[in-house]
Amino acid sequence: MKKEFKRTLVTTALPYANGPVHIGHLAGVYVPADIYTRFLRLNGEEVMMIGGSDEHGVPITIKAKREGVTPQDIVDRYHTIIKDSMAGLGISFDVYSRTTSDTHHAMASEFFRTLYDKGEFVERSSMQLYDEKAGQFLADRYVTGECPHCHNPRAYGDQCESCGTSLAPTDLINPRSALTDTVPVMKETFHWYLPLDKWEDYLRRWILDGHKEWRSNVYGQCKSWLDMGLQPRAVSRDLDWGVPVPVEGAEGKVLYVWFDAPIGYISNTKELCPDSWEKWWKDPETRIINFIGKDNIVFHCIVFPAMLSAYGDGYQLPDNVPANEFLNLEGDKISTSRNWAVWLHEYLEDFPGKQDVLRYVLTANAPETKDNDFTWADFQARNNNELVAILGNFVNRALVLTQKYFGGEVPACGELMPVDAGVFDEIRSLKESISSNIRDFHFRDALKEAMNMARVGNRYLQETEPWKLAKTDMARTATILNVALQITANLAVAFEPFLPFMSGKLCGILHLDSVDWDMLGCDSLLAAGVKLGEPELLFEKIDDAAVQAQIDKLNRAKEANALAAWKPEPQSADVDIDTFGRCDIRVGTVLECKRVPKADKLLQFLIDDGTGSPRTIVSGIAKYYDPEQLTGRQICYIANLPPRKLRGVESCGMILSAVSSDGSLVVIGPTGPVAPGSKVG
Ligand code: B3M
Ligand code: ZN
Repeated sequence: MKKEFKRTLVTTALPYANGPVHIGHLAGVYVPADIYTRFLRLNGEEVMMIGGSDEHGVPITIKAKREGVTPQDIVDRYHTIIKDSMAGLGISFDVYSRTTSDTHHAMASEFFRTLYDKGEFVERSSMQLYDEKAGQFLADRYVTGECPHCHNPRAYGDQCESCGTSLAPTDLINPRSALTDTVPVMKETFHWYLPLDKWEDYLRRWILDGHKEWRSNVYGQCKSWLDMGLQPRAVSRDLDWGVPVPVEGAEGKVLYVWFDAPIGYISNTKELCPDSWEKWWKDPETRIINFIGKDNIVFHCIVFPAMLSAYGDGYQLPDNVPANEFLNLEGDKISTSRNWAVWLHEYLEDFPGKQDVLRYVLTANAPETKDNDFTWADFQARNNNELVAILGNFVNRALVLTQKYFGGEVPACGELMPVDAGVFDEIRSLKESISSNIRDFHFRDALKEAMNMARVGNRYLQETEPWKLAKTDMARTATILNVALQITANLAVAFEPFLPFMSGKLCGILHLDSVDWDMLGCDSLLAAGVKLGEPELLFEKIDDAAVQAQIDKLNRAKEANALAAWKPEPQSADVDIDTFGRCDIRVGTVLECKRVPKADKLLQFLIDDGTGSPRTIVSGIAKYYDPEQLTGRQICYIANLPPRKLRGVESCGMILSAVSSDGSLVVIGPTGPVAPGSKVG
């Protein structure tokens, strides 16, 4: 039996304020949550969308140390960027607060204290890694080392990003301190643990028996955690950034970031409605939905529910946790540290007025059931072939034809023919499927159906051809354009959850003061005689240059990374001077340079070596140079290597080049002119 609810609380994962948000966050969490919330609002349901920045945790303190600023400086900077850019994309939070707020600190602290007083924690001593140079325990990401599972050499103390395994700092092979790059020692400390094992049966029944309708990725992950058996989890850390543990003798300890962050949902609700927040959390008639990415499943489905259950006092557990998989970028994992991302605040600057394009592409390509890839080519194609060619085209035709034949006034509607009425039947059936898809968290399919509504409009105009009828039958033309405008108004409603900017613009043109979901399917949303606003294009083509500029930006990030990660090869074993002296290195002038046919790696050089009979050298650098770039240049070559044949050409010597950080080759030559044949040594 489906439970009936009175209201819905939508929570969205709190992004770490150690960097801006990128398209991966948006596709995974904020865009779907926003569609869902807007849809419920349009339906007149009581709903709230909660967001905020997660401002504690080790990555923030590491970033602060690196930059020589305080953690508060870091979170102030990124909280502002995140909050502003989300607003810029139309993510309609009812509250977007932060976990450094007083309300949050007080609530997280009280939460811990209550569990402590109820005896819900166990206190345990353990040996932890300690950095003697920094005088500090090394929690989570303060330690890096080799992953014991996949042997990635750069795994973190809480997780290996290569294989996804969650780790403890002491699991790492050859651990090093991220603070001082020294080898840490083991030192005893103590922490409070939440005994998840105690909640295992309860969680098993709640999820595995009670929520079979959850997405299979979420259900499956929960099942595998539960089947492995739950262990107590430490909920405090030896750190000086976070919510202090409110217990005597806990100096220098703060709440583990994953203990306080989910409480942020509650404290942000309280900040928004100080008097009525409890009904959103403790009334069984509130449906709580957690929008998150797949790496947060265990915290939302296992740890936080155990915390809430341990607290009691009527706290409700989420009704659904529609976690998304990951969005990759141009075939590579999105990474904040490697700057491999499309940052929202930069997108908004680079593509002003195109918020809906990004919302559209991220929804059409949302990683709902598997990881997906964002590419700029797909972004351009979806804009040009779908938004411009289908949706924009229909609306534009309806408005321009009205302008042309009726001076921009909604024409009077005569009797509807079956072809006209059929359009509204189709819209009503699409409305049902958009609704059920959104309610089931299938946002991609919902968007597809909304686009089908625009297709219905295009087909209608194609079939009825009002531009032809206008020559003979103005009354029928009026009816057709009235219907076309009613479809346009329906599109303004149907797309509001997905493309709110377009919808708003359209409402402006149509003078629709407000929209609600009930209007959808109606054939008389616009009254005859109303003078419409000037037709304007809802979407415009994105050209190749704009897309290339984004790809260039990514490539620059890749180069910068390669450079940052680059280390020179270790020095070779010593050679004596005589050995070196036997190698005859000379300078020559390139007289001719050309490609070797059927060998895409090779260039063939004719070199003036000062002897009067130029020598031929073949070199494998065709990938890095066009022949004209080297003609006339002076280069260095080894003169006394025995000749050898490459693709039928005899090569007498070897051109010297340096291997660049990205693996490309750069030819070496003198810095000033020298006579051809001069010795190098
Ligand atoms: N800040 C992790 C993340 O951004 C974390 C989410 C907290 S939700 C309570 O992936
Ligand atoms: Zn690993």
